[in-house]
Amino acid sequence: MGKTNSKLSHEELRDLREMTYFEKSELKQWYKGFIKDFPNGTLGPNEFRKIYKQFFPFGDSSEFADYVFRVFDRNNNNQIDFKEFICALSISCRGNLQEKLQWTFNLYDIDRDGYITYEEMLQIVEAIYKMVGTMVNLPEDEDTPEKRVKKLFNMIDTDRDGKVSLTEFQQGAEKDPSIVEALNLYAGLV
Ligand SMILES: [Ca+2]
Ligand SMILES: [Ca+2]
Ligand SMILES: [Ca+2]
Repeated sequence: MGKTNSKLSHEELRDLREMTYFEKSELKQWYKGFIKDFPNGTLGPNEFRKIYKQFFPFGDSSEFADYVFRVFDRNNNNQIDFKEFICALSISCRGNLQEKLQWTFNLYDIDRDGYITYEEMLQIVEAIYKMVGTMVNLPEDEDTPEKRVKKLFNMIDTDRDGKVSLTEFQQGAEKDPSIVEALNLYAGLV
């Protein structure tokens, strides 16, 4: 432990090629940059918040950054390593619609029970409003997080059981791609 290799091994490269849509040369390039920025090989919640802060200097992006961090941090050890980083990046840059939907779904399903509740959606949307609220003009029927979430929830929760399943989420996206775009806003930033 402790020492971070400055290069990826053949095995690591091979695994990452299988897990992502990146070519070998791209993986090497990303790794170089990652190790330069994070010499100990991992990225913690504070560094992650700083990245979001650069993009949203006027709002409070820390809460939203923490939610996105949780999706990157697949093994839940409170650190993002290169593998977790590059897998998330692969989805946001080159993933297909299904992968992007699953990723966004994971962001909203905070307790990871397989459903997005109204409360969960509200928490994420509130975090987004804190981050960008003062920068954008919102239509009257979406000018509070509650209004926006009610509207989105009504569209997506088609069986009206008060929670959104992955299937409903996917169907919602098929019917109206803007729903998922609206939900995905700012999540694929990093
Ligand atoms: Ca991790
Ligand atoms: Ca949930
Ligand atoms: Ca439902």
